[in-house]
Amino acid sequence: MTIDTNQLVKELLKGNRRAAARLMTLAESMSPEAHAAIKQLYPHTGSAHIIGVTGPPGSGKSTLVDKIIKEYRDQGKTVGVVAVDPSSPFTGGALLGDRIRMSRFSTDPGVFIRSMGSRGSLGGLAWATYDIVHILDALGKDIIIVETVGAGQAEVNIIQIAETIVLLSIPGLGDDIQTIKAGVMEIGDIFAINKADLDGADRRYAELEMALGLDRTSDGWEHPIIKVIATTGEGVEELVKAIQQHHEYLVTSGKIKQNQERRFCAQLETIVEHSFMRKLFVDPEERKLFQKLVQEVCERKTDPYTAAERLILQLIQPQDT
Ligand SMILES: Nc1nc2c(ncn2[C@@H]2O[C@H](COP(=O)(O)OP(=O)(O)OP(=O)(O)O)[C@@H](O)[C@H]2O)c(=O)[nH]1
Ligand SMILES: [Mg+2]
Repeated sequence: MTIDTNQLVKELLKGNRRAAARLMTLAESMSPEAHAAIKQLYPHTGSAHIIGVTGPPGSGKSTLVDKIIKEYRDQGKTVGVVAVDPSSPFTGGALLGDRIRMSRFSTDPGVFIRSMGSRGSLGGLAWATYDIVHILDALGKDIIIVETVGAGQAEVNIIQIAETIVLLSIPGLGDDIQTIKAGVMEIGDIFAINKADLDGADRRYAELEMALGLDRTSDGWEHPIIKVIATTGEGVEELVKAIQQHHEYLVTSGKIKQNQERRFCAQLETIVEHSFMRKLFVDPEERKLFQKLVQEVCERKTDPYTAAERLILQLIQPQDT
């Protein structure tokens, strides 16, 4: 069956959810139709505020996202959500869990939620995430939230996607502070301490404050630390206010453009890199050449650089081997 991407994109731009879901499925399977569709819908993107919510497995990201959606809906804004790799050992295959945690919005036409399982195929997940964000953007969502597991643990690099990043931590995760010191600071625009109903939230607050140190406002943004209880919604109003203030800061400082350039540079690199890799590993002809060259390198008939040059040339200008 042939897929009429023109028609799907047309429907999407009219706000058709089924067309959106269909396009997302194509994007997840990295089909050429999905890429054709993205080419068409791309001029209609760029107006959403893209928010990343990231943190360790089981830290309450989905529960928090549910409350953030509610806050934006109360403001009359529409929301799209992509939950990437929701497979934590805590909640065990949380695809279902996500659905339950955010299920109250399943009949709200102003909300679109998509959960993606991890597939780990040569950067495919990162790639599909870009596409799904574009699809939600073209669908007309004002706010797009991308939920991913914490920095360094995920295949999807949230800085390549989100404009505002909320970094979640919870009380009593001792090893977590190491991650914080190791540069996670540069990732978070807003620090949320979830499960503030548990012991140790104040200590976590102090630790974060210390880790943030003097650099905290060096770029003109204060990097707020906000205690929340996702299960009850406490602190979420303040958190959403901070998210909106960060967006205003990005716009007024001109950083939004600067950051966009950095993000799209990284996205383009991913797409180019993985287009090559996919061709190399998926196309049987290229694969054959690859294996032949590996042999030749082993037998010292050629060297790795010459072999690499031949592969690159073959991918650009295929010829019979
Ligand atoms: N005590 C307490 N528990 C919470 C809070 N927020 C979330 N939880 C619980 O933490 C567990 C994990 O919540 P999720 O929202 O699924 O966490 P997650 O970070 O999305 O999990 P993964 O996507 O699987 O990594 C659930 O049992 C929640 O009910 C909170 O503020 N306080
Ligand atoms: Mg989750």
